[in-house]
This record gives sequence, structure tokens and C-alpha cells, in this order.
Amino acid sequence: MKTEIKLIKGDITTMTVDAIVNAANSSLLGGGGVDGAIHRKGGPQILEECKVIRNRQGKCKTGDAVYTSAGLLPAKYVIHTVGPIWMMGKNKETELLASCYRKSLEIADSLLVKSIAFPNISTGVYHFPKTEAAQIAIDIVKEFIDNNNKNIEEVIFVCFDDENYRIYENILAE
Ligand code: AR6
Repeated sequence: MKTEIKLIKGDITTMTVDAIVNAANSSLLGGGGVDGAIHRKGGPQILEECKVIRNRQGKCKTGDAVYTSAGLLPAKYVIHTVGPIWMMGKNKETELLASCYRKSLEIADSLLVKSIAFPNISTGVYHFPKTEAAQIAIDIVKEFIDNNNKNIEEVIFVCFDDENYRIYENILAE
């Protein structure tokens, strides 16, 4: 199977795909940025399911991922992953961000997801440098497609800001 990697500029909550990924925090109880938009537009169902997960397993660790339904959103699932807060590279941020992408892809593949959309995890209020974050995201997606993927046919990077869009455009053109 040939899996396609696509790049778009826009709002991930509008994506009609099997799964969208949320840049959540370890509480899983919502926040600002893309997380806020997903809960706002997806309605209370997503938060209810997040609370069930919290009651079962406690907080979600940085670098880990869980999934819920997508409530009122056009997607089927929301995969919530917790990116690292940038600490000048001293806190295993690179490995943890790679883990976010890898775990999200593993969950998606196990759910038989064919299309998945990622935001630029950790590059907002968590301040991960954008170029490095994009390189990690693209590397992990390519590695997963080449070595582990069974079901995913389309991976879409959804950039909300122009800077991230240009960075992804440049790296993907290489
Ligand atoms: N669609 C796609 N991307 C978006 C959207 C959207 N609707 N809105 C923002 N972005 P951030 P983080 C982009 O701050 O850095 C939350 O409060 C944005 O331009 O949402 O991982 C959580 O609860 C940026 O490139 O997430 C956590 O506490 C990217 O999404 C914390 O923020 C990520 O920015 C997580 O911080």
C-alpha cells in the first residue's frame, strides 16, 4: 500500500478524516489552542470520554496517547496526545515528541483508521521550536509508514499558522 502524506493550512476541527489528533495536556480535561477548539466544536461527549479514561488510568503521561470518539466533529475519533513542554532540550523533549507521533499512529492503525490528521503538536504554548518539531513529525510518520503501518492510507499535516505551513512545505519538498 502506498500511503500519502499531505499538507494543508487550516483548522483541524473541520477535517473529514477517520481520526484527528489533539495536542492535549496530561489532565485530558481540555485547555486552549487546538485542544480548546476540539472540545468546543466537538461538544461535551469528548470530555465525558476523557473523564472515563482518567478514572481508569489517571493522567496521560507526556509522550503517550489515548483516544475517544469525536463527538459532533466530522471525524470518527480524536486521538489525544500529550506533547512535551520545551525546556531548552534538557528534558528528553525530542524523544517525547517522537513518541506522541508514534503512539498516535499506532492507535490509529489499530483502530483501522485510513486517514489521520495531525496538528503541529507542542509548537504553540508548549514552545517546541517549529522546524525541529516538523522534522520529527515528518521523520516519525515516514518511519511508521515504511515499517509498521497496516491500514493508514493518508496522513495529513494540518498547519494553522503560516510559519508552520512554510516549514512543512520546505521539509516535504526535500
Ligand atoms: N487546528 C489546527 N491547529 C491549531 C488549531 C486548530 N483549530 N488551533 C491552534 N492550532 P497548542 P501545544 C495550532 O498551543 O503547544 C492547550 O492548552 C497552533 O497554531 O494548541 O501542544 C493544551 O490543553 C500550534 O501550531 O498546543 C495544552 O495545555 C499547534 O496547534 C497545551 O495547549 C499547537 O499549539 C498544549 O500545547
